[in-house]
Amino acid sequence: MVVIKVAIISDIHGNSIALEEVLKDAKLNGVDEYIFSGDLVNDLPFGNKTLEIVKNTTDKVLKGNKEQYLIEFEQEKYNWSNIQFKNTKFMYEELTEENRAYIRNLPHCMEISYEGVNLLVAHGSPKSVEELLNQWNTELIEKYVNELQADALIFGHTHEKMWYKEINGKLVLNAGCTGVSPYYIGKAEYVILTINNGKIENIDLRLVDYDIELVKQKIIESGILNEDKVLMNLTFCGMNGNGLARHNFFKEAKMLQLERYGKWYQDEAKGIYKYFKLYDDDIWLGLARKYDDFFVF
Ligand SMILES: [Mn+2]
Repeated sequence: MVVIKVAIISDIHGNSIALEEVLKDAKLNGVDEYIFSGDLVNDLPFGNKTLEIVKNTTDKVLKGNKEQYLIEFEQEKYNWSNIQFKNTKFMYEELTEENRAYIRNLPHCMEISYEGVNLLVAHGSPKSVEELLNQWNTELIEKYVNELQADALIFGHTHEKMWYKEINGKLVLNAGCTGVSPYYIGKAEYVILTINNGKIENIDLRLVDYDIELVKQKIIESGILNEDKVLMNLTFCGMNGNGLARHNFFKEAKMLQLERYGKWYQDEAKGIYKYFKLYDDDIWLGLARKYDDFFVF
């Protein structure tokens, strides 16, 4: 029987520098097969570079909510005029036409078999790219495990530290976050599964160093700061140990919106705006001034 090593790489978010280090590590560890479980691009402005690497690695690639946002942007279904969306606009415009078509056509869920072991891989959940399967949400996770035909349910999206557990003889695995993990500075998460003799024999949760200063330098060179500084800064806060500042920024923004309108628009929002929290430009920019001490750009 053949031993197969499968790398699960989730939530790159355009961090091609972290991805390159992950692929080096995977190669050193004898990985045979690769699966990318969504949020390949969008957050760091290296979308084309990231997709070039992904496409050259495998065709086992899923769409995440971050790809979905770019597709929605393209379809112009919604009003994207707020300053907060300048970042998304840049991410979209950076992509080549070929790469736009590529992300449009990605599936959101995929069943993959290796030597009789069946893996159901999704970005958020088997139902949607947006649904969060947080570790604490055992009720929801068990619902999917009870419906599961495959031997394992694999996903990312929550940006929790990588975790796994066995429920009713099935493996449930969150592959963590490669590109913008809030728990580490300059470290990328990914997982290697070893499949041997029709069984998952080993689960290796890996942490790989990458050069965060190089990421910062490349962000400056990309030109995105001419379009958007606020969201780029907030993203970087999530990567350099200032995740709490990022969290508080959004908490305050929501509070200010609530004060102004007496309700939170998301209670009534439809479609993608259920997920996109809308902030008025003056609130967005006002908070950016307040949080300037945490911003590096
Ligand atoms: Mn996601």
